[in-house]
Amino acid sequence: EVKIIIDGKEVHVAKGSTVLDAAKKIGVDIPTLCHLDLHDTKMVNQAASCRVCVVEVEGRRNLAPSCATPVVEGMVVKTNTIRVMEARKTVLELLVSDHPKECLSCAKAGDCELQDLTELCGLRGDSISGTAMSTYKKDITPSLIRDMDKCVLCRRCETMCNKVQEVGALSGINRGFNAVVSSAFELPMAETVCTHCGQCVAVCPTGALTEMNHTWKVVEALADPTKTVIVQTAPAVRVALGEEFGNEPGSIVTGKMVSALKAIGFDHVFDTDFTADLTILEEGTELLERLENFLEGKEGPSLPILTSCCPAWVNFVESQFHELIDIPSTARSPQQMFGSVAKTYFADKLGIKREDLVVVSVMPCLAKKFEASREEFAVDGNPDVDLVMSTRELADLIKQMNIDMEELEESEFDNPLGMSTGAGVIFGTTGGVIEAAVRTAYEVRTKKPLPKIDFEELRGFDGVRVASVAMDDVVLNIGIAHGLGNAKALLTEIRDGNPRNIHAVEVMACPGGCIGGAGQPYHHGDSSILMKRQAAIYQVDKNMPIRKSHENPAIAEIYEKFLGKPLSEKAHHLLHTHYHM
Ligand code: HC1
Ligand code: SF4
Repeated sequence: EVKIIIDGKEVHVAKGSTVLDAAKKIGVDIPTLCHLDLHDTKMVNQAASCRVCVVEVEGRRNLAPSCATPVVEGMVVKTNTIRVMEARKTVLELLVSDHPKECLSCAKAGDCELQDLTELCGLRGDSISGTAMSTYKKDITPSLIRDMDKCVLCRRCETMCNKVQEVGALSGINRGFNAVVSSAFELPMAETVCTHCGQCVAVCPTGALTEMNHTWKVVEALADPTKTVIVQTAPAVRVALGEEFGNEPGSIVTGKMVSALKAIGFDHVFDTDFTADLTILEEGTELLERLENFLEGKEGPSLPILTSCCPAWVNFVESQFHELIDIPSTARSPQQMFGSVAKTYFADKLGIKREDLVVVSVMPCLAKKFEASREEFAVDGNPDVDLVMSTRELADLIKQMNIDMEELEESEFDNPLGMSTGAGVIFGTTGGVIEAAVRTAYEVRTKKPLPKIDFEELRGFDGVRVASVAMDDVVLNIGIAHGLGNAKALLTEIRDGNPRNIHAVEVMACPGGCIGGAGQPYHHGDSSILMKRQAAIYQVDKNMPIRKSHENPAIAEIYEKFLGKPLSEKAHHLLHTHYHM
């Protein structure tokens, strides 16, 4: 351990820590724009590029960036001298001189770290009215908007895309005023290997990277008297939405969220958890069929099988693992199964045409916007899912409509597409999809009740986890990865000989799974927020009266009345897909 003094306070930290780490430990808040350290992931951005975090170190002539200065025994640091405050202000003035003054209409207003800093440091009037502006063309994809005029070159997005996700879609190019983070050859993102995971958006401190917003289109649909507008909410939204209203991370706001959606004016409020259960019936049956093929050496698809509900993961496999394109389950994601069922089964029930039914999703994810826009998920140009709002967009709409979350009574999802189980909700965290699948596969295969519903061995936060689950005579080896970089490592291992003999793999593109999706309230680098959301997901599961997908009575009913049985021809047509290369 090393002892140092910061602003007169003594602090002991491990050797190798930085001054910034030490300050954090005693609650001294040194501002920074580029630094980010999301523990338990590879998300450590040490670019030391913004120079906002400078401090004075006794005995040194120059100010030191605290994020890149290691502690030394006996060091005396000051974070609040006039020299430090002036330097910080000058750095900010320089940044702002080459930044659009669009704060009134910027998508990031209120959540912008640059705005917060200019406010903190008291930049006013003339000090922010620069004229030299570099300009770039806006780049828009179905999921993201890149407005590089607002880039401050913090490099967080680059670290996220290249080191954590290992996609490699973004890197710094050019110099001086023309320096910018962009794709290779400055191609539009839609033409690159970008997976639309949105993790670059999740860490961007300014409005340079934001989501494609669908909120106003939702408002217009709601105002159209010829349309019936229904909404589905993803598992992970209920454990994060509350944060936007001042609740502790990990607060469970399911009932209030449903009431808010009813107050907004949706005709029916349904749950993606219902189709998560449906996914388990389809994917679980596929798993058991492929297991039989594997064990008996039969023709046809065999093991390993990969989960296919995460759209950024699907994009990743399609663009970077061509040789494994036959391995993912063919099951569509719960979001898309919902859209498909809503525009057939439910539209028929209501006696309306699919064009007159608008299906809205609320998702923690930005890649879901891209997924909904895929051609194969539309019939004659009419998409199964019309509009996708992020958790943040829903929070903004609730506020805009003056709905008081605090005051709202709790209410229940509507039926039939709102009934779900604990297995459906754990989809929202890393490890949950495969646990839900195992709960069903075990009981279907062994015809015995599970001795224990909770598979602790599949849970946790390590980037790659491998565990075995016995189903009577067979032992299923399961691999779990979250974060695309971790997924890439696991998939490469499987491609190159599968030494650990893994039979089934769950991948979620975002750190933590959907709880850490890029549409969730910003975590600002605090990984404890993700842990609390994860604990809340397991709590919701525990509180559910039914915790296995195959025991969901509404699922039994939809098979009986509409789909026949899992993997039937109709199920194949409506609930499965094929992959592109
Ligand atoms: Fe997810 Fe899924 S769990 S992908 O993370 O399979 O987004 O929450 O809705 O579709 O159910 C996201 C979450 C979500 C799907 C389900
Ligand atoms: Fe990279 Fe994901 Fe951002 Fe695309 S969306 S640039 S893959 S971090």
